[in-house]
Amino acid sequence: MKNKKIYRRAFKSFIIIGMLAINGCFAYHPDTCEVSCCELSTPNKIISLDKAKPSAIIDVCACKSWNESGVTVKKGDKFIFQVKNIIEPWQDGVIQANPHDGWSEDGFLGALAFWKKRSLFMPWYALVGTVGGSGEQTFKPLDYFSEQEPFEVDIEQPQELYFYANDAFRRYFNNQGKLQLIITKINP
Ligand SMILES: [Ca+2]
Repeated sequence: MKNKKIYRRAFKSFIIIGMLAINGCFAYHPDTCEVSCCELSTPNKIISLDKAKPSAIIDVCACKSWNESGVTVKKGDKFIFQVKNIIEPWQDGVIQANPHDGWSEDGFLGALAFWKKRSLFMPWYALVGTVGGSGEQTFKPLDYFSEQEPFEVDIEQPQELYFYANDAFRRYFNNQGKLQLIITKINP
């Protein structure tokens, strides 16, 4: 009986400490690029992709919660995506990551706090794309690299493509990582 009480108390303490750790680790902080070579206020140029110029190369920074691509798309457009170059290693605080799979280890805190991720069904810190800023059509761009299986836009209104590292909002300040992404329209 006594043991049961001790176990119950220990379990409660464990949960409380866990929740405090999660809240501490995921406390809000203003968006900055304080540990990155990127700057918050450098958008990509407006680019029009067509038959003459089907591809564009844009910069994507992990410390920006929205990377405007400058590319406007419409329903039925098809695209593939490739990383041309990683200019700065893709890293979330002290956690190593890569743009395709996100965190190399989706640790205990990451699993417990999965509901804080912007895109719940994608790995922490993976590169995510969206058509427009509403999250209506969210996708994993680096899964679409083959012309046989391209990403297809399914939103009626023309919208811009955006990209971000899949983090919690207001946790972008400690993000490092800059890459060049090639966007190719395959139905110019
Ligand atoms: Ca972060």
